[in-house]
Amino acid sequence: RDEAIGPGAMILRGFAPGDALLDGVEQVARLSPFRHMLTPGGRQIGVEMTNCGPLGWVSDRRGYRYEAVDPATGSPWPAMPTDFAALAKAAAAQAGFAGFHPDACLVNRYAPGVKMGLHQDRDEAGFDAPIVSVSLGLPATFQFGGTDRKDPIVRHAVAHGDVVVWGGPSRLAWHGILTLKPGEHPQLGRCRINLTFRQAGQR
Ligand code: MD3
Ligand code: FE
Repeated sequence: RDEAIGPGAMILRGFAPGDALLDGVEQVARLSPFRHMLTPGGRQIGVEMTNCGPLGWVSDRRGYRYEAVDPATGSPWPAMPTDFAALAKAAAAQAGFAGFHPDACLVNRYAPGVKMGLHQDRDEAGFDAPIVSVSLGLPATFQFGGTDRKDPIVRHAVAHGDVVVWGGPSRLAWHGILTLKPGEHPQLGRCRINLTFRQAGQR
């Protein structure tokens, strides 16, 4: 059931115990609430975000970066739940990336009508480690291209409990999420949540 979708990229269907992770999301969001961040250009990002772990991804008029303190609360980001970290490490190992130690978990929340445009993840201190992504709630369509902006884009459906691992030659691939379709998930209601685990800081 593990599906290679590119060099160093693999979908592990149903690898995550989706329902079991929802408590952790709730705990994290209680301490560092979901919020719309601003782009450097001053526009609101449609996806609502929060983070857990030592570092959190932030965007504002000053740019994109990782910070140890949540700018909305002035406190460190909530600890990464131990089952989050264990799952991310196990998924990376299953995809061939042993020794993954995430120091950042970005939590993205999508409402119907919200998308994430094509981009590369380049705000981390290094690109040797893979990125692990866990989909929860409503299904979505993932867009995945190559490292060149003009490489062809392929689409993959991702659902509650699916885990995707991107490393090696795919680490700097262009990717995005198509506009979320309306729907209702039994546990999460009208939303999709994505956990994105990274090694963001200096090793
Ligand atoms: C492929 N989030 O937060 S995660 C992001 O579903 C982001 O919320 C999407 O892209 C989401 O930056 C997709 C999966 C992902 C993350 C990083 C990648 C896919 C990737 C890096 C390279 C290639
Ligand atoms: Fe990304």
